[in-house]
Amino acid sequence: MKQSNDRVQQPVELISIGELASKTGLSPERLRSWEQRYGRPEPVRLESGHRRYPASEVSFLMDVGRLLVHGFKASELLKSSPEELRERVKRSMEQPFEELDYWRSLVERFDAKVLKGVMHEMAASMTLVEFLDSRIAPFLWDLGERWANGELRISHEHFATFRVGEVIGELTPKDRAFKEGVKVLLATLPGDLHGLGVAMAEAVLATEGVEAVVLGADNPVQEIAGTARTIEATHIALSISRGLAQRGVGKLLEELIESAPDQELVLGGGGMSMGLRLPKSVKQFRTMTEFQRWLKRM
Ligand code: B12
Repeated sequence: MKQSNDRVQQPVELISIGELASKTGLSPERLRSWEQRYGRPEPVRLESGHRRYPASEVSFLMDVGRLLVHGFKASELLKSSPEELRERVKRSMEQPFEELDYWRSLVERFDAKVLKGVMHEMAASMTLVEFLDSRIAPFLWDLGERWANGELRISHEHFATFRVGEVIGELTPKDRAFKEGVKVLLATLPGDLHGLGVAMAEAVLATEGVEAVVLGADNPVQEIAGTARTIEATHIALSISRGLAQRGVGKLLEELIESAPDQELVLGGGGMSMGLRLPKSVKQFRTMTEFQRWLKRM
């Protein structure tokens, strides 16, 4: 058979906005608003009018998401090329603290005893919030990225997460007298199994002598609201993980605000930078350091 010299056109795989959202952790509302404001991600339109995106946009938008968490602006990121963003992500991942390589090797060897030992040693050399923001959060970030890249198995992630949870628990002060007039209910929203932000927030609250009732991860909205009423909480504090942003978190928060009108809402976690539109009364914190500063002024 005669071979054709015509260039073979690779078919472009197209995905829906829902798929793009769930793969990148960015909400469909945010993706549409970026298209309107900055022209990217640019969809092709089906005859029905529905948007379809080249699957190749996923990795670019995941890098945008990663850098948003680090405080970069969407307007600037969306103008950059995929190669530029990859470079920036790599730079932001480069050795956030000196001992990270050693911690990584302990996870790879499943050495819980030494891992806990070095974490406690590090924690003893700085304040609790400094330890959480500058060591534990980057360590978990690195762990998640290396799991996503296939460098680590899920068992490594589970192993490390479990030990981190234990260390945070051990560092949480148990003997502080509570301040009058403030009580915080701590939780994550339904479907969000990422509970370490809650554990970190509990540690900071305890350090500042603020009473906290902890529900941990994955709580129905009405349970959060009902418990807040029962315990007469003054605040509801939620940790919103990066993975949750696309799963209707805006609607869940609206429902919670409506169901718990007497409590002030406090939010933190990587999912915060994924484009939630929230009332001004909602307090948002990027770091435990900012959270602690606010608690001290209370
Ligand atoms: C540990 C982990 C898990 C564990 C959680 C166990 C546990 N006990 O928590 C398990 C294995 C269950 C898990 C499951 C999944 N995970 Co996961 N996970 C992680 C990992 C590595 C760490 C999460 C974490 O605890 N981070 C620490 C938090 C606290 O850090 P932070 O959000 O930056 O928060 C800082 C501030 O924002 C602030 N803060 C945080 N919370 C709060 C709260 C308050 C009140 C305040 C004031 C401040 C504050 O303080 C922190 C310190 O500076 C992340 C990687 C990452 N970078 O986050 C992936 C990650 C979140 N997971 C991811 C995924 C994909 C999943 C799964 C979907 C995997 C799967 N296919 O099953 C499931 C989803 C489960 C679910 N339904 O929720 C992705 C999400 C990708 C996306 N779409 O954006 C990530 C980003 C990994 C990755 N790089 O791809 N995961």
